[in-house]
Amino acid sequence: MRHTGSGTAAAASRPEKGVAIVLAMGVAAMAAMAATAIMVTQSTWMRQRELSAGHAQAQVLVQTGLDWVRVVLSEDRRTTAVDHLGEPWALRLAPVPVEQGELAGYIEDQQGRFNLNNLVSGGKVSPSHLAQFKRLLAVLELPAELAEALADWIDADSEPQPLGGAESEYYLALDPPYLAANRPLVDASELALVRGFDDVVRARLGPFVTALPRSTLVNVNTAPAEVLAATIEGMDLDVARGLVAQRERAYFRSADDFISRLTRGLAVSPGNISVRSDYFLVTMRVTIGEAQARGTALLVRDGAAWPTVIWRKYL
Ligand SMILES: [Ca+2]
Ligand SMILES: [Ca+2]
Repeated sequence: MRHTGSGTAAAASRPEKGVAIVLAMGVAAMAAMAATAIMVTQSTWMRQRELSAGHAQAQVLVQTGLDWVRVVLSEDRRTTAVDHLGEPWALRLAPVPVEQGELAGYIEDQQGRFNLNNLVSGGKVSPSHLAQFKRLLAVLELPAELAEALADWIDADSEPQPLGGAESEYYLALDPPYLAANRPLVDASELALVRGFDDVVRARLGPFVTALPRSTLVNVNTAPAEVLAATIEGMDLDVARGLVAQRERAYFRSADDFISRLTRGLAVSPGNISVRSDYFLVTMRVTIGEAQARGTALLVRDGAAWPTVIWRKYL
């Protein structure tokens, strides 16, 4: 009787289980696509860890360092409304000695970078951000078609952009074939899957871009000249460099302060820029004896809340 009963229950649950497996596979496939690079580096790290007993201890220290960074960022938000490169969080401190080794790390504001996910809003390409990204590509002497391909990778539809886009039809013809994500990037490393973003392009673009989980403003106090020139139509790189030199003497106190210091003829919408940041990338390195652990994490601080970790990876 019991055998029959459990058999019926198993049969009844089978279709549900099937759906669950398909869903899990879908999620797994997406994760694999989004984070191929992450998984490779993680598995490399796992192998290294097995070889080295000191690694577990190093990893604990990376976590401790991360908690310390959260204190720094939380305290900064509590005490100041403007974020600039003269603040304690932005300083690169000398490595801190720990038992049998050292801990080193630094914090980078991600809103000083062009947020690639700004290219698409509500599933549709944002023409103004597409233009900004094309200006960044031009400053870096990279082809404009990259912007079209990336916009298609993120936008919800499967219609290629008119000026050299690439949707699933293109990726399905590759070996191995895959689909365009048609959703925001999880991490900038996902660019490796997008048409045209080869190693050389990604190395050139890397320091100037990020992928954040929501649309963000550019912090004009932390953005490099290249990103300022991309954000503000008509601004050439030399003018942007002049603004960077200016802010080193006196940081911008507000978006209006920044706008008032622009040369005549340059227009920027206050809806594009900011002087504060919510997203930070933390890079930590711990050395204990022969063992070394490196980790990066993306943190967000929303309002007065304790900064939360969006993702972390060990390198
Ligand atoms: Ca698309
Ligand atoms: Ca499209």
